[in-house]
Amino acid sequence: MADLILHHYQGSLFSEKIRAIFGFKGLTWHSVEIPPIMPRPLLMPLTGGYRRTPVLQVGADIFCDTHVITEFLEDLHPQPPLHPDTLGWAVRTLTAHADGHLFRVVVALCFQPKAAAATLGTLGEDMANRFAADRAELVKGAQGLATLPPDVAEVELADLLGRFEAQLAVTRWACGGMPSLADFALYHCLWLVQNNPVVHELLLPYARTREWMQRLAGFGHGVRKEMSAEDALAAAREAEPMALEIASGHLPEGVAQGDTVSVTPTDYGLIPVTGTLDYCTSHACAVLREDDEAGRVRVHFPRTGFRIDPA
Ligand SMILES: N[C@@H](CCC(=O)N[C@@H](CS)C(=O)NCC(=O)O)C(=O)O
Repeated sequence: MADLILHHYQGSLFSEKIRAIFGFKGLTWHSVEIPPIMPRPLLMPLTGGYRRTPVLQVGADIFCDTHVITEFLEDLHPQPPLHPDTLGWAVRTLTAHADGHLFRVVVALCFQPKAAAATLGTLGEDMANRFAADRAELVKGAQGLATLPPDVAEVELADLLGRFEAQLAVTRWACGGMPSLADFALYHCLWLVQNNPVVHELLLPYARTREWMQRLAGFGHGVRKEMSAEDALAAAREAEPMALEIASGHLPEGVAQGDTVSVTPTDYGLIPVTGTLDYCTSHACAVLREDDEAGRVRVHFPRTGFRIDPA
């Protein structure tokens, strides 16, 4: 199996979810630091246009979105498990809620004007302006990131944390006695709040939650080795997509395996990726693409949150 290569940047909360999972599973990985805003000329040849962060590369296989990244890591390194026995459904449902709703709550809090200034201020005025323009482009035409008013977001965070604090009085982790993917999904959202000097005080009343965050941070990030974007591109070019045996099913109406299709997020970052449909199940799909710089690559996506259309 080729090495794990994560394309990410430090401040990206979804990247922190994957970095923490690398730590939990004790994995060694290559880190390619990407710019926090577009353009990303050395990443686009790999993804075919998908612009969200992070992206996992394994040779010529490219995994877009943390939901396919975590499923792939779990298949490859099942121990320790992200979905402890008997809790698979509960863990996945809670993870989807955290990555969807709680993500929107923390974005509303951390990017409200007074808090955004604190975060973006460290970037310098020019970069802060470019960041704002980039994120306006990211959510153009999008339904999924309609911002909550910060006061509403604050109430929702307190509601969630009050209940979570009560849960942590009786279990060590979100879903019982073992850590699970749900812990990492809740954690990366709260990590964004914790790192923001203006809103981090919202976590102060919740001592058990803060201890739980320390336990998660204690897993570390695994063994991280720096890699250049050029070397990552070369690794794709020199590899072939891995051998996979996945039976397709649940294809969209009018689409067959082998067709040229586009796969597009349905929430934000609505950029289609076009290729030949390689497999499609009810959970995930992938397209094969030929790229001048990356060679032949297979790009994987979750089904939820993405649409497949004939191209
Ligand atoms: N559903 C996606 C969400 C990823 C996401 O929204 N990532 C943020 C960064 S934390 C992003 O892409 N921001 C815009 C960018 O980096 O271009 C996932 O699970 O990977």
